[in-house]
Amino acid sequence: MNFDAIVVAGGRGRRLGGTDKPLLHHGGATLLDHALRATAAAHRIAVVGPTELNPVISRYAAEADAGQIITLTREYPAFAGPAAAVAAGMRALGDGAAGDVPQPGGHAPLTLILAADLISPGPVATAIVEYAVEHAADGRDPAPRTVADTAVEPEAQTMPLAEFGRAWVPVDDQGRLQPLSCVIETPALLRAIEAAEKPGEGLANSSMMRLLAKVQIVRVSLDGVDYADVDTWEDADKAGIARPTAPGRET
Ligand SMILES: Nc1nc2c(ncn2[C@@H]2O[C@H](COP(=O)(O)OP(=O)(O)OP(=O)(O)O)[C@@H](O)[C@H]2O)c(=O)[nH]1
Ligand SMILES: [Mg+2]
Repeated sequence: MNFDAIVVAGGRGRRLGGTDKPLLHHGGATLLDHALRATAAAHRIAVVGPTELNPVISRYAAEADAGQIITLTREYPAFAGPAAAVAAGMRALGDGAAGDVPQPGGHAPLTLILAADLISPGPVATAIVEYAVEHAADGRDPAPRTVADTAVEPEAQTMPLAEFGRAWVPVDDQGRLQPLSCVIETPALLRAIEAAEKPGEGLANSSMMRLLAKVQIVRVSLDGVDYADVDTWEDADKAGIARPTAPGRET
């Protein structure tokens, strides 16, 4: 499918005592493996995180489709937050093109943004990409309607038209937006980054919602999707994830 993916995977993992969450093991693979498999249909993938993720990425790349390009990059300064990480991922995907005219050569028309600490990223990534691909051609998002024969149903409410284009953002059953598993029109993301970056500091410590401030957020309810992530050891225990023997490093 014609989309790129940015996997944000370089948080501090403070609540887990500094553990590299993407390297935690679940169901026979790391959380990063699961996130990468969830983006398997992407044209290109930028993982934004530390070099410790390299072995997992190399392993994935060895088995990926020959045409898929995957790169590892990092925001500057490190740990500048998910919005800065997304900007770094876009730069890597566009070969330094952030701030250029929208959709410079190389970018796919849609970009999936995905966290690397989700326990089950496959279903959410597949469903939100399908939904976005189906609606991307519509011009502005249509009046809410039920999508027959899919597990996906648009939320009744979308925000008013915004300047930059659309992002399809899942909403969990408590009504919380999940911007770290969303799909956005690539030109809209490029413009949003350009507009939100501050001179000298870029997007450091900025939130995803600030980055998306001028983007039309289309709220999407996805049936049968679990947004559970691993933020605490309690979350990890619940999911059957063991503590690594050497924190922060793959075991
Ligand atoms: N590259 C990068 N990724 C980030 C950053 N902050 C968060 N992420 C990623 O975004 C996703 C969701 O972040 P959180 O659940 O808050 O993870 P975290 O920041 O590592 O965890 P805490 O330090 O406990 O808040 C995870 O996949 C993180 O790896 C960052 O500063 N840089
Ligand atoms: Mg989290």
